[in-house]
Amino acid sequence: MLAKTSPKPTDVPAEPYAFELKPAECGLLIIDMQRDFLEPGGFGEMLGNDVSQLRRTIEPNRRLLAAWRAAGLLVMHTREGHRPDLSDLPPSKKIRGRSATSIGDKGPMGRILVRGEAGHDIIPELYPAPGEPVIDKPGKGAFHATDLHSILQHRGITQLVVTGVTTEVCVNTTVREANDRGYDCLVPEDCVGSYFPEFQEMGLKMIKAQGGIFGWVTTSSEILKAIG
Ligand code: C5J
Repeated sequence: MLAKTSPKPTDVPAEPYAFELKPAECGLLIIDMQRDFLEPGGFGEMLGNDVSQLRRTIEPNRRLLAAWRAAGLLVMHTREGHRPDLSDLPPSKKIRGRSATSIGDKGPMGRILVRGEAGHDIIPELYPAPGEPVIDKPGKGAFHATDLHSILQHRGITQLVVTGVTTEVCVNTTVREANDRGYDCLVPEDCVGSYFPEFQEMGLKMIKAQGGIFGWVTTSSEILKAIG
């Protein structure tokens, strides 16, 4: 539920220049903070990834989420995954990587990236509250084959604070999709994570390069000051 009086528009220090945050028009979009990507023993770790690189984003996201909720602003969550019958899984995605275990197969927390399975769900620390839209997306971008754009338009949203994982894949793809649809995106760097430190750095640089070609980069503490 939205607050009757949202915080006032404020300039948030950011790169490449200050972001004019209009809280009443700004949604917090938390990308794919799912158990299989973040939890020890999940699919991400099974593939040999260092989940601590993603887990460091949990606490800053938790603080930002709490503040966003307290201000009565729009929160949305995404989950990457597929229908249990895999009818929305492109064959190319199923076989990419030539891994012995792939999407739809049994993994450590149920069938991998399948809706309804334990590993597909959002981590308890950031669990959606009742009324917060959860966007189930079959692709990397949150706009592809989802109703996200309609939800944002119906609520008069023109800006997004985008957080979550992974920086260079689903966060970057979503920011680029949002940018092409006319949304201004602000990315707090401590709230996004990659298994690969070099991709974290370059993923953020790509967003803010060339005068903010895809958006702005800041920190969660700057956003907290703006909406606090
Ligand atoms: C996300 C992925 N969420 N890396 N997925 O980034 O496959």
